[in-house]
Amino acid sequence: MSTEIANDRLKKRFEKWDTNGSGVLDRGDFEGEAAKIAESFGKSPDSPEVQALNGAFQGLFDHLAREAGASEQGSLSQDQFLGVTGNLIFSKGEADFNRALGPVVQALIGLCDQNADGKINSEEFASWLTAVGVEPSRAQGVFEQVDTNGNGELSQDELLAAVRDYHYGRLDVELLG
Ligand SMILES: [Ca+2]
Ligand SMILES: [Ca+2]
Ligand SMILES: [Ca+2]
Repeated sequence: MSTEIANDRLKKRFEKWDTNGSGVLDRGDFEGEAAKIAESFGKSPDSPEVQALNGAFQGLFDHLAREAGASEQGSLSQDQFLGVTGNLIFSKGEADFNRALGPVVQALIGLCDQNADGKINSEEFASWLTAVGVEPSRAQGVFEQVDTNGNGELSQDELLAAVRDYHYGRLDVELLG
């Protein structure tokens, strides 16, 4: 995949996460994103799953701000965001990526995991995709792509790999909403 497409996907990510449309990313945008996801999953803002998601997004903001050299109360410009996330996805290894994004993916699993077994089955995944705006008819095909070991369940590692694959252009579905 060309750098241009990779950058394009990161720019779209920046625009989605800039929930108040101010042109910079700050802590409040990540609160807004957690609230938006909660709403699309039909969860109340004070439910423990939503609190966990908000906490995970705050941790992600801290990570990005630190890497960009911004203060905790500061903000990231689009250029800073592209630099930091590009580095995280394309230069650092998978372990660093998983450390940064793991808590958010774990919290999303918590929102979808109706039978509370820590994994996402095809039914649970269908509601995940609906919440992030993917056509229901694509759910089964996407599930099979993400379920790389073919055991009929999606683990946190498989879901993290899918988020990473999206930015590498190996998957066309953005699981983070
Ligand atoms: Ca903003
Ligand atoms: Ca489950
Ligand atoms: Ca699996």
